[in-house]
Amino acid sequence: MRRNDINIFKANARVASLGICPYCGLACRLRFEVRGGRASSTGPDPSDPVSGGSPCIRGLSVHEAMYRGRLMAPIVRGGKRGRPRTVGWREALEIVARELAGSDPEGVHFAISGRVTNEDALALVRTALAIVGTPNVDNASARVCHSSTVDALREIYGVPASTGTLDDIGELDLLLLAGTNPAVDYPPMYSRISRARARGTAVIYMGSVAAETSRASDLSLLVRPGGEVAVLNYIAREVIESRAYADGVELVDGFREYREWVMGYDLTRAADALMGSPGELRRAAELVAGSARMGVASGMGLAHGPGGCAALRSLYDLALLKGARVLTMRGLVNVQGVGDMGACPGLRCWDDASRSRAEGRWGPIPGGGITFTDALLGGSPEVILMTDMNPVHSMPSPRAVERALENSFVVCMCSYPNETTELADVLLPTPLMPEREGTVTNGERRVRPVRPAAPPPGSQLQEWRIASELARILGRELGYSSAMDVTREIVELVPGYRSVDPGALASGLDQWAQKGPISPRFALATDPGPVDVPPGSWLLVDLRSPHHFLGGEVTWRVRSLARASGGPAVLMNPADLEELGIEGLRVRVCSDAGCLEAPARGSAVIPRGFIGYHLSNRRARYNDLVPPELSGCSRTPRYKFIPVRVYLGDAQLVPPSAEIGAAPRAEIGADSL
Ligand SMILES: Nc1nc2c(c(=O)[nH]1)N[C@H]1C(S)=C(S)[C@@H](COP(=O)(O)OP(=O)(O)OC[C@H]3O[C@@H](n4cnc5c(=O)[nH]c(N)nc54)[C@H](O)[C@@H]3O)O[C@H]1N2
Ligand SMILES: Nc1nc2c(c(=O)[nH]1)N[C@H]1C(S)=C(S)[C@@H](COP(=O)(O)OP(=O)(O)OC[C@H]3O[C@@H](n4cnc5c(=O)[nH]c(N)nc54)[C@H](O)[C@@H]3O)O[C@H]1N2
Ligand code: SF4
Ligand SMILES: [Mo]
Repeated sequence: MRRNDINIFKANARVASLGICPYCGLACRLRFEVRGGRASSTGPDPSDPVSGGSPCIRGLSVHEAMYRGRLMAPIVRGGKRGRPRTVGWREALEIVARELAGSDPEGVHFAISGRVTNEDALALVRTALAIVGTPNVDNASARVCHSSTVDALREIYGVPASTGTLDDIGELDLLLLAGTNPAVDYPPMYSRISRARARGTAVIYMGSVAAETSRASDLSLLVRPGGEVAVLNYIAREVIESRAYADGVELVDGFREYREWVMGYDLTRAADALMGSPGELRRAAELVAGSARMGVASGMGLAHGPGGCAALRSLYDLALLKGARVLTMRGLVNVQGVGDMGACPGLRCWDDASRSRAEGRWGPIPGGGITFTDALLGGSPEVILMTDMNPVHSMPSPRAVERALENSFVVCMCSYPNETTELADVLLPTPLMPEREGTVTNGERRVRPVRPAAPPPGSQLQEWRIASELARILGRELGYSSAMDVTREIVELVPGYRSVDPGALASGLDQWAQKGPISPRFALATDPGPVDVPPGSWLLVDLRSPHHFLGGEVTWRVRSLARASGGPAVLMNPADLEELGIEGLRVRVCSDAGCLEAPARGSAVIPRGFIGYHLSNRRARYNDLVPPELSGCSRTPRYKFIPVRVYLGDAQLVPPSAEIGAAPRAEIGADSL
């Protein structure tokens, strides 16, 4: 691979420079044209091994959002929703340091999102644990996203990351995609899948929504939400009975118990968990049994669904049984890296030896601590320091989140104002990823150098600098004078990063953090079974838009993306819509937690009896309908498949089909996007 271009920002000079996309966990490298110190266009980088020179439309339009409505200087407010006052960095940081010094450390919470570099994350983790003395530090983006996936991978493969790489896709004879929709969520990965399929790789799509990816599948298994364990364990049973498992797997820890567990799943039990026919399930089991080079990937359908941790264990157990590669990508650009850096309560996600090494260097590390979801939905945080995120939009029960923020001293290190920063006491402006320096670790665990493609437009500072300054005001030194100083500490301390060569990173080369499996073992789980749907109810599920990223604060600023997306709509299977005669009419959708209203429209991805709604709709929010419940294992909200009632005026509309999920199959056309 080539060296990164050297970035020189001279007034009026026109240079091409490389930067990392700020959005998803593939972390594609993009080529920016920079004029007068500003990115004026974004293009592909043909030498990028991740995007293969074909990043997606969101990445290719990011320059448009970089200068719209950015937070340019620190802001403080006198009291909640008080008048904002622009101040210098020194004053802002002194206010924050004073608040930290005067608080009980147990009441202080650091929430780090996947939008910062590894260096930013490590400096914040260290500041929380060793300077402020609080165990409450969390990878807040993973907590509402792939935490349960990472836990399952750590438990089964000994490493909290996917075992495979994107390049492996071309080598597979079978790919099982469970609850993930790479056609919309990871387009460069989807291109690889499509190319592999053209060369003969079979693709099984397993999900509860006939998402766009099912178009590129040889077999689509539509599963009742929560029915994943039954389906996956039936497949595993067939593999074991036909002795079609990987060599030596009988010797892996927990194999006997696992075999006993899956033997409880026959075709009748598994077929009850399906919306499709048992014949399809038998065919899926045959394909898995016959595969010699299998890959699996999972997504939010599992992590956010009722199957949750149990479904993920079942999936990765099956992968272990088959010796399959795990190809699960990650949501935000550096959510893998932030987790690797130890952003978890009390550094519990590190092994004992690594924790003691960190203590030796940093000083005592407090144990205990709670997750950020617990803090916002049930705790009473005194002080919250968060990097870029918008929990008022992205967490369940926005009202409960607002209450927690109103009762805490909130510091947001962020790039744009949003609903959450409205409730911040101090706002510290930070750069976007293409303006940062350091490293990120993508969903393959590929460690990528990050160089500023363009300078930040105002007085933005990265979090490793903010953390260093805060420590200094609090009378301590982190001792970092450059991002590279932090990179060196990462290589010394972070589990799995010893193989990373800082010199190679400095010359623009990607590196790899350790990948599993290391001491693999099978893990059992309690099967939750398919969800019960109360009579007359529909099941509500959220969808991601190909034009928007999450809540869309950034992508709605890009004209082409905003133009391409329609207004909010309550999406139903076209047959339900037709039988009820409500096409285009405004309907009200209510859960026990709240209601939203929008016109009803047809979408072939939605099975009968389900309601779909896009997460990026900002006026009527999906999360108003999500109850503030967290999964017992990963403390992740259960965002998907919420029983809801639908009303037209005062009249309640019940699903016309007797059975939820009946006849879900329809041709997926352009309307499905
Ligand atoms: N365009 C775009 N790309 C994105 C994002 C974005 O907002 N927009 N967000 C990024 C982020 S943060 C993330 S985490 C990833 C998410 O990307 P994915 O992990 O692919 O998750 P989702 O798009 O939420 O898709 C989940 C799919 O799972 C299926 N499904 C839903 N519920 C269930 C269930 O209960 N069981 C099963 N078996 N399947 C189910 C449905 O088919 C649904 O389409 O995408 C990233 N990429
Ligand atoms: N109902 C429902 N809720 C969900 C999900 C779901 O599928 N359904 N998905 C969950 C998942 S998987 C995730 S990861 C979370 C995400 O949760 P959040 O991270 O809270 O969600 P966003 O809406 O992306 O947050 C937007 C904030 O990030 C800032 N931002 C955006 N891009 C950048 C950038 O490049 N750099 C910096 N520094 N800041 C940036 C914006 O200014 C804005 O302030 O949402 C979760 N919430
Ligand atoms: S959003 Fe993801 S797939 Fe698209 S360009 Fe950015 S990193 Fe690549
Ligand atoms: Mo995510």
